[in-house]
Amino acid sequence: MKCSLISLLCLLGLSAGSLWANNLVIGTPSATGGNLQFTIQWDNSWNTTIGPANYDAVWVFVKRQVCGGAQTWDHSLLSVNSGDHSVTGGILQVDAVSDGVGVFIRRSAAGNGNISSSTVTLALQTPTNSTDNFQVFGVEMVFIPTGSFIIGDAVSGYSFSVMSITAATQAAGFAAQGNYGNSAWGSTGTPSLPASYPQGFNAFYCMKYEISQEQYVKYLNSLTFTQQNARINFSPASATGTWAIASASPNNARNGIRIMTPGTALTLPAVFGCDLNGNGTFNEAADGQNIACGWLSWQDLMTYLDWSGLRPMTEMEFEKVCRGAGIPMVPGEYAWGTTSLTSAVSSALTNGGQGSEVSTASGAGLSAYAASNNTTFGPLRCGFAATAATNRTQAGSSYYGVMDMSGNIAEQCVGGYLFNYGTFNALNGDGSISSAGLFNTANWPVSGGGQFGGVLRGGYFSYPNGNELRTSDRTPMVWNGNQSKQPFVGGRGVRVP
Ligand SMILES: [Ca+2]
Ligand SMILES: [Ca+2]
Ligand SMILES: [Ca+2]
Repeated sequence: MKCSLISLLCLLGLSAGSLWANNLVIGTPSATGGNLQFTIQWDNSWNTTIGPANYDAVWVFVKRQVCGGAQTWDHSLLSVNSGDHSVTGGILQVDAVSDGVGVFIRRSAAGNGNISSSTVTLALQTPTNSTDNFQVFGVEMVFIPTGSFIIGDAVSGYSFSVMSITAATQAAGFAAQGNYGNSAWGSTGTPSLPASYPQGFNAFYCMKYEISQEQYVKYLNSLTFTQQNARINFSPASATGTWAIASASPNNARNGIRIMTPGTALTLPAVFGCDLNGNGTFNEAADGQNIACGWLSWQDLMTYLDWSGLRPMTEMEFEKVCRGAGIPMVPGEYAWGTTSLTSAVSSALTNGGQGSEVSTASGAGLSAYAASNNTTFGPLRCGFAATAATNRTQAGSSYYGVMDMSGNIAEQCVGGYLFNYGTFNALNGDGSISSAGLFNTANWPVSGGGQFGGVLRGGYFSYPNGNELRTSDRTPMVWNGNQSKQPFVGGRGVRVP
């Protein structure tokens, strides 16, 4: 749930600080010389040595606008030495990464609960001159430790053959076995995965939630006019209230992202905001900022991830996040490890569109999918099923505490027919996209669809039965529809630290 401070700051139009779903609050940064300082706080943080033996973290990255010239928001690299960064309060630590694209901030010892406001000081690779503007972005992540795990369950649609992913398979690659797709696309076969392909054995971080509409708005607002134009349906110079990524009719599937202030062609980018309730006033408490963001094509998601310094997950990483390492496979299981399933739909909500949005339904395996086909449904708030009182099954949580892996918005993953895309090598985004508004990381699949390497996993809010929600279901592999924007398609990113 989000605090009132979030909507207040959005109403005031402040852009220097960044405020995300589920109570992650990053204060307005100030830069002096080589240092950038800001506050951070978030709720429901953990570091546990039992069970999943993992922790949550916030991936923090910085954009800088040099005043004068083009005034674009460019990625600002950080020191690669953890000791150059600091955080107050004695609870957290700052972990640098080897490419300097951001840092992870996390609990340094076992514990759980809310993180109260702590002051972070980051070391910039390039010192500021006094006129630079900075934005700090934060994404809640979950650490997925190194470990062997099982892929496939032999009963779900197009399941991998059941096998263990281990240090040995990762080091040597392996010839995959199972059902690899659509006979219309050619013969089935036994694809061979090289050692460079991330099978999920090695540790990585995974976003705790699907990308929210507020996160996507903040991203769009940092792009140039030309970049925005490549990523939205209409010109950024269109009138206030124009939908940005949803189609104009007949159903926007609860996407509230619209043009708030029109841009000027080629020179001044538009300012986007959320107006889910359609009353012309942006970023109100009920304007859906914390709802998961649909309408993201494969290229939309890849571009967001490159800009964020993240990368897409592979299908095998998806199964590890859901099932857990060293955990027995339950045939037909969902992300919470059982075959229990309770439908939550957007027509039966309490506090709809607000940061406190919840389903009126409750029960084991509560997740956003439709028990019957209904094209007026949309996604729910990121992590809607979790409260302080819910267990893993009631919250619809994965083994590691990642939310909404079964249901809500379909997750776009690398994989698909004949294990495309075998040259994918786990390269992270570098924080920069092309001036034309497209991702440019080497060896990421360039196109969505099971045939081209960008497939869907985990089902979605309007899917009329639970089959595709299953951890090992690969049915959408025979579909290429996510080459364009679809209301139920979005996703999340991962990163090898
Ligand atoms: Ca509104
Ligand atoms: Ca999902
Ligand atoms: Ca890039």
